[in-house]
Amino acid sequence: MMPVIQADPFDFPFQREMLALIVIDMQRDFIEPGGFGESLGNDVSQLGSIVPTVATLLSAFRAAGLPVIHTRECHKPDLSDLPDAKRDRGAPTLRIGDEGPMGRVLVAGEPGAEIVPALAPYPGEKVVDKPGKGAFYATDLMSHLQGNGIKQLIFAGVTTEVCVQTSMREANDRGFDCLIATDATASYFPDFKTAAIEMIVAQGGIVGWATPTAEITGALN
Ligand code: C5J
Repeated sequence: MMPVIQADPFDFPFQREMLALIVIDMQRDFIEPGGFGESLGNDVSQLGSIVPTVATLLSAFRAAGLPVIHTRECHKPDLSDLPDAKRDRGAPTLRIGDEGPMGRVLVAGEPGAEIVPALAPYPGEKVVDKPGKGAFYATDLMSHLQGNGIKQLIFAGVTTEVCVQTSMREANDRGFDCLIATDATASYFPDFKTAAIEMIVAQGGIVGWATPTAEITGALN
């Protein structure tokens, strides 16, 4: 019988050889005090508090020999992949590409665009640099997943209602089973996190499944 992870709205059956963990945008600029996120007035402690839980998930996948994928929201140094509509929206004091507290904001290769040290990718793990909120738009993620026979994705990372939910919706539309680890994701706005998870599991799992990390790691052992 196929193993299952207990989840909302019902059990998540999985096949180990088709399963991967995808950690969305756990980057210094979103998470660390003194970064871009904090400069926008956000309370980054909400995001920082999930780092140990994401580390637990990463350890479980690595110990089980299952694939891990990391994403980073960032742009090329010449900003050729940054639409004007994204750069010019609103009136922030700092825009993408500007010199910020941790180098140029959301530019590949800058310190702020790196994943926080506690969750740093291991050699050989796939890292997807994405110019959009979704991990599939303008990236090679789909071909990587297809090439490795991956059909089921466990999601963690930030922020729940922006890059995590967008990526999960993209994956769902492409035929992947998607499960979000509820305590390994966070938002600057706790109500938005709650609402995003409710939207994912509503209507019989219209976008996917949701469950705490312990249910996932317990099922992998
Ligand atoms: C992510 C954002 N990673 N909130 N980006 O969610 O702008």
